[in-house]
Amino acid sequence: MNKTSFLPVDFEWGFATAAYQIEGAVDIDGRGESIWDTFCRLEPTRTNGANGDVACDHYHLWEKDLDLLTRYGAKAYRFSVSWSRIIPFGGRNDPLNEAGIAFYNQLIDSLVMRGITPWLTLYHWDLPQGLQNRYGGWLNVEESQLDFERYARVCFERFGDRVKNWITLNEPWIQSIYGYSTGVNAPGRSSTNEQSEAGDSSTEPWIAGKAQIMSHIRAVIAYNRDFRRQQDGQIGISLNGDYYEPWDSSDSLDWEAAEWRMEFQIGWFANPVFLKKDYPECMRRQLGLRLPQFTHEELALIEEAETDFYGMNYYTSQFARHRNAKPLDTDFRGNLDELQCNREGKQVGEESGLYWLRSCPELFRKHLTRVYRLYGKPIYVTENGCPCPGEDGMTCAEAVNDPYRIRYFESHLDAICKSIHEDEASIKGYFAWALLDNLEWSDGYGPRFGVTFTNYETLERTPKQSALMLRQMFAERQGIILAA
Ligand code: PNW
Repeated sequence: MNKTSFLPVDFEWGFATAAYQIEGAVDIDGRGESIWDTFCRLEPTRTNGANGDVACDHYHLWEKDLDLLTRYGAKAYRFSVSWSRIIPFGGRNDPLNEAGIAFYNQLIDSLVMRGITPWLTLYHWDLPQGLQNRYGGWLNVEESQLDFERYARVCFERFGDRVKNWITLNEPWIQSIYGYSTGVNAPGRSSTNEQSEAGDSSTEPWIAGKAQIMSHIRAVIAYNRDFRRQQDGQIGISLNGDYYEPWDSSDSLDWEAAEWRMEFQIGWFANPVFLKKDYPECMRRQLGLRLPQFTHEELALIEEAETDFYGMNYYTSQFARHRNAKPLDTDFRGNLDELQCNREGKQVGEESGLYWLRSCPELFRKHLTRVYRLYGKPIYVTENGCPCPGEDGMTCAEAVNDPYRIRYFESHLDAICKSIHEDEASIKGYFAWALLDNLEWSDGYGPRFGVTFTNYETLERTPKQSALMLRQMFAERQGIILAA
């Protein structure tokens, strides 16, 4: 083990999941509906006929899943709370559901008893349907941020004595673009996708984005003003983002396109949240006033909100090629094309089991270092993982043999180490996506991201080989000797 492969002993690591993807039990114990229940039900072709009604039935089998975490030696577990289990209609004046709160209390208690640190995501895309019906959900910036703040406060009050690591929102980019531009995720609004509900994709994604930014800001301020002193935790946000290289490295416009692409994906949220300033200039230039402004009052809140860490969800990288044509007003990328091959025909990385995901560990290192240098906050990698080539459709006996996933993890951990030791980035934790195979949103149950095989008929869980490897990889890097 060479010197640059080491990780500090307090490096946090574990596995991640999200409520709608694993819990099932959608109408049990008073849970209200979410926009994902509606999305799956109204038009089943949008999710390959799949829905989260049963999923992994984690709501009933949660103890088995925590047994897996114990067996895998995880130090930490990232999960999300279903908002509509806690507040069935979602709003700040709506009643709480004690049964839902009790479910998460027992989960958290059991994690703590096992010595596993809980990392709680407040919002992983499952907005209460009640808020969608009442005022259009994320399209109502004023209402949604106040309801989110109230929901966050309930979680701080009820769970914050034991939960010290908070993630406000998961991937607001995906929620905004997939929910309001391409329409492939709930609430499925789009002006270009005929299978979707008609929406105005020239404005709605940017409004939904602002609503989520302000929701994050309000939750952070609430925590800092009223809970931090007593609870002494940390709070961050998880942003998705690929790393982009120029398609033609001799063309300065392609260099600019790569930079713009990352600004449109990450800077959109990171500028206000971490730099406390307006959206990136390239977004303002392309979108003009379709990109909502921040008022003076909002800017004051943005100025006050101190976010502790950058949660990074990273899977893959791409090439960016500039366009000469003017952007369409539904263009959310920044007037460019994204490609998996560069001008010389070089692939960005090795193919995985999913069309959009290629393994690009060297570019992961560049991404980590870029994000750290730009935003200056400690990074926790809150998601990273892949399905293996051909894994969709494999039997359990075949799928548990997953050398591709092991290599993916190992090479991405190498990238983290290099970014820490050679580029001096501050990276403090890593969560593999996912603890178990689960509902991959609009792709249904096909793609398998888990380190545990889920049999969706019997709900039996079987560890894949990669499940136990992470513990060894971290032990080696952290200089820990494991008992035989
Ligand atoms: C993330 N893309 O979403 C989510 O946070 C998880 O819930 C999800 O299961 C995981 O990544 C794997 O997909 C993404 O198309 C969905 O580039 C799609 C993309 C990226 C991330």
